[in-house]
Formats: sequence, structure tokens, C-alpha cells
Amino acid sequence: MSYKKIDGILPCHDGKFAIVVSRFNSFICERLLDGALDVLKRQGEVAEDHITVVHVPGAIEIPLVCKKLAESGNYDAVITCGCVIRGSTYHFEVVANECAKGLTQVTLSSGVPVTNGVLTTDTLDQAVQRAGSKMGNKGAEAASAALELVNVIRQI
Ligand code: INI
Repeated sequence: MSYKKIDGILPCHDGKFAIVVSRFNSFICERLLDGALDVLKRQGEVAEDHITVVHVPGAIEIPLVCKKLAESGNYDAVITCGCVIRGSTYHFEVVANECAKGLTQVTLSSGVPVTNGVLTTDTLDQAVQRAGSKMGNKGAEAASAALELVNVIRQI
């Protein structure tokens, strides 16, 4: 007996992708965007005219725009790039939790993968480390997950 195996591969020439990027902590978010674009182009082999980049004010606004993009029927996956850094108030928890919850809700309700490239860190240094330095690039990770999911879903 041999089983059917479904594994995501990364190349996705005809896939259409949207990237939602937060302006809050833009110094970090633009590096996450660089990482996401690099993976889409070099590993996904996605043409630039199949990629749409949307900027929003902050992480709280990311899920709504993802929902509009996912429901438009124009994209196979939506990638997010954001950065929430802990301050001295409860606001961090609200922004970080509501954003993550919103992304999951949009994924499940729309059936379009929305991948999470939103950093939630205690310090700016931790964010820098995850935006293209020693701990990788969370935007690149989210783009890679999006490519893989599009290919997995196409095989199901
Ligand atoms: N938005 C972020 O993307 N990151 C943060 O760290 C952050 N903090 O800490 O406040 C943040 N707040 C703004 C929020 O996302 C909304 O844009 C704002 O509340 C307007 O709705």
C-alpha cells in the first residue's frame, strides 16, 4: 500500500499574492516586507505583477484589510508584515492578541491563507533580530508559509 502524500513546494509561478504592511514601527516592517518580497520572487518565482503591497496604519488595521483582499477573489494568499513592541501598558496585549486573532478568523472564514509575519516582541532589539538579522526574517517566513499553503491547497 502506498499513501497519497501532499507536500507543499515553494515555486508558484501563477499564484497571486498580497502583502499587508503596517506603518507603525516602519523601520522594522519595511525590512519584513523586503524579506517577504525576496522569498516570493526568488523561491516562489512569482512575477512582480502578481504581487500587491498594501500599507496600513498599524497592526490592529491589518486583519480588516486582509479580509477585504481575501474576499476579493483576486489573491491566492495574503502575507502580513507588522511589529508590535511591548510598552509599559496593557495596549501591547490588546494590539498583539487582536491582530493574531483577526488573522486566524480571516483565514478560516475566507479559506484564503493569511500568514502571520507580525512580530510581537518585548524589545526593539528582539524585533531587529527577527527582521533580517541573527534570528532570521519573520516576513520571509510568512511568505514561505504562504507559498507552501497555496501549493498544498491546490493539491487537496
Ligand atoms: N501598532 C503596531 O503596529 N505596533 C505597536 O507596537 C503598536 N503599539 O504599541 O501601540 C500599535 N498601535 C497602533 C494600532 O495598531 C492602531 O494603528 C491604532 O490604535 C489606531 O487604530
